[in-house]
Amino acid sequence: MNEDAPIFVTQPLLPPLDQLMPYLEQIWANKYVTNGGPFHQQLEAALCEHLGVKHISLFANGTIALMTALQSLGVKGEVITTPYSFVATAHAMMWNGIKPVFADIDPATFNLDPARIEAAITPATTAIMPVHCYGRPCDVQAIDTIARRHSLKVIYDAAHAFAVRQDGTSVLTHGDLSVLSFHGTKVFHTFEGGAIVSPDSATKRHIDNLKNFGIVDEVTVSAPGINGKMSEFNAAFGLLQLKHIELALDKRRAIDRHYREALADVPGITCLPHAAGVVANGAYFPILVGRAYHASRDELYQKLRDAGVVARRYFYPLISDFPMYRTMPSADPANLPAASQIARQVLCLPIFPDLSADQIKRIVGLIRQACRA
Ligand code: T4K
Repeated sequence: MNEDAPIFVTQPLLPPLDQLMPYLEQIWANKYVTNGGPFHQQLEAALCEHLGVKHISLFANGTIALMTALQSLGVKGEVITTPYSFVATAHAMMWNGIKPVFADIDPATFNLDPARIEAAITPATTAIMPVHCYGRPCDVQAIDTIARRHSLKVIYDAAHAFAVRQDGTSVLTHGDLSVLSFHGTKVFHTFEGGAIVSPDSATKRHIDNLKNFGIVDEVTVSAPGINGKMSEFNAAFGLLQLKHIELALDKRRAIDRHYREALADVPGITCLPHAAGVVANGAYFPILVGRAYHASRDELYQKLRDAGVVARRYFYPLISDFPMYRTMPSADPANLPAASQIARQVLCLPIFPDLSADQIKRIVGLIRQACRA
């Protein structure tokens, strides 16, 4: 490994190239490259089994999956969501003509605060789109209670939550639908890709139909669908990657433990504790840079960058700070004090299966050094 190469916040898991060749030969032999081919079907079945869910529809990426999830449930009007996420969460609403309404997060979990959800409900509210930020489960019970009380749909943006389990079950089984991203920066990826987890076969059929232009058969189009299909190449790569995923998850969890131990005594640096009963996936390693640390979050970010460590300030700026959202009443920072505060303090450190103990030592050393300086 090149010692001087930058260490990015993540690096895609890429199994040995020779292991991909048999899959490619199979695609060439089948001459079936997309539109629900054999690898697509195999990956859907394998993921259901692996994740412990009943129905999965694969997509070309997580954003189109989010857009389709909203379409499939006929969501309109206002949807309550978090400002503390990647822009795709709110963009998917805008592409459906839906108005995102931002509610504040719980500073302990970085996820939507259920009390703030309830306070944001208006007669125009039809759904809630919470995000399991960094793969840390939302308060699913409280959200479920609110949704039932007000007859709202719940679509979880579970882009970060691959393989996360809580009290023995997949976190993807909550709400009406859960949406995954299989982008190259994710724990499990298919270069680009995504999926919707649905609770029953009728919902899956409807979603599968929507992602294929709404085509039912050669002469029937039942809805203004979109092209959201995953290709055979991406599906084949996903199947190969699934063979390596358990080891990759173990390595991520070990890195998570390593960072926690190594950073425990650094003043002003807080690592988020894992909630009880949660099997985490090590998707991200966020730290909070507090007052007791002798440099600001941005100074630390820059010091690391200067030394070739490209940590990322996910999620700064907040979605609500971007120009297309900023003028909405719910985007007012006064409405979002916890999210605004966390966005000023957070830094996601590099975490990926091949991150070595030496690299972690170097990163932690730089963090200690910046504190002393
Ligand atoms: N909902 C949530 C909550 C999400 O976080 C996301 C995506 C979505 C929905 C939408 O899902 P997709 O439509 O993307 O499937 C990245 C990803 O592009 C994005 O997928 C992800 N969230 C977001 C949190 O992170 P950027 O702009 O930070 O990516 P980028 O290109 O700066 O990459 C980050 C680092 O990863 C780079 O510094 C280097 C490394 N990298 C990246 C790529 C693409 C590699 O080493 N190899 C690579 O191939 O958005």
